Amino acid sequence: MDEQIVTIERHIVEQEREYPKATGVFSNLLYDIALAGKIIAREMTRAGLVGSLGSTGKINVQHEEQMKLDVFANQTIIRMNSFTGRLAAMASEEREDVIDIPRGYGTGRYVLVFDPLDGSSNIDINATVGTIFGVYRRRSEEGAGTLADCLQKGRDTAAAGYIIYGSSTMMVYTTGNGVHGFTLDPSVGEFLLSHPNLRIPDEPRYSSVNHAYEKFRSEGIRRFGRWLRGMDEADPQKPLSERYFGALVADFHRTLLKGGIFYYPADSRYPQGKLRLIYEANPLAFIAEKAGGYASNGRSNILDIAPRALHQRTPLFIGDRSLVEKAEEFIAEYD
Ligand code: AHM
Ligand code: MG
Repeated sequence: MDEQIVTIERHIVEQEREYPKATGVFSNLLYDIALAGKIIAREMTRAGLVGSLGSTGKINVQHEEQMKLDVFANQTIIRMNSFTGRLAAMASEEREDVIDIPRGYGTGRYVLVFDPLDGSSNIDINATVGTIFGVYRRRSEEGAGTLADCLQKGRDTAAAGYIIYGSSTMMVYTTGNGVHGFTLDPSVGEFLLSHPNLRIPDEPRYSSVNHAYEKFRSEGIRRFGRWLRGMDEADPQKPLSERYFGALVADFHRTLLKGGIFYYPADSRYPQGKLRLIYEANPLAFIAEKAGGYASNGRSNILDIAPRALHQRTPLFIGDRSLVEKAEEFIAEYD
């Protein structure tokens, strides 16, 4: 047997060795995120037994129903990262403003942005949800991190990843040097390398969109959808099979592993798009690009957008490069 068992800790350390000036802070930050993911996964598997399913009865900053596990995941990530001295600030999809590091605890060089539990409408039906995160180097010099530290372009990401709580729990991350996937072995409590160097397959397999909102969409988007389904008479294609979880992280994970495209375009209900640029689109766009794919808002690269607000929304087309570019062509021609 010459196959190695590689834990996420070892993998992160080995990645960091590529940078001679690295101090180890960044590695420790990634372990902390992995550990938060394990705690959330543990809670999720017991949720039906310990009364953590269902809604809190409150509405969050996105004007969406807040689930008990949304709150748990958010608190876990904040508690794990507030006192380590590694971060200057955090920003969460579940919190209105920048999350400061508590007074008296040191601040560090990095900023963490996250969607603690993406796709939370899936929780109560025992379907897949996930945590999405991005790490940036702070821009401000010292002291408390600022809003500007959190409003960086996706292009400047230092690390991005997600933890997906599905039939098994997986963590996928990149520091720009390949995209790597780890599966949690619950018996030993470790994430073990299972998917090294992920690349989006050249042959696209699935398309993923919510067709219910077709009537709210523009001409270009509708024509693109028809093209994907092989219904464009001028340019008939073999239709792509469709899959839609309604949890971005799960729809993206499938797109990464199997090839194809996920899109959530702007429409008359969400003129700016529904998904959040900072917590959702940017980390996944960074991963997609490092896996040979591409993400666009329909007109330009997601990673080049300069964010103006923490909870800014964006249309998102992500996955196979040629399919995303095809969407851009339809939009440029008809919208
Ligand atoms: P959230 O659960 O963090 O609020 O994320 C929003 C979710 C995405 O995961 C998913 O892609 C999208 O909303 C699904 O929206 P819809 O139900 O309109 O298809
Ligand atoms: Mg989300």
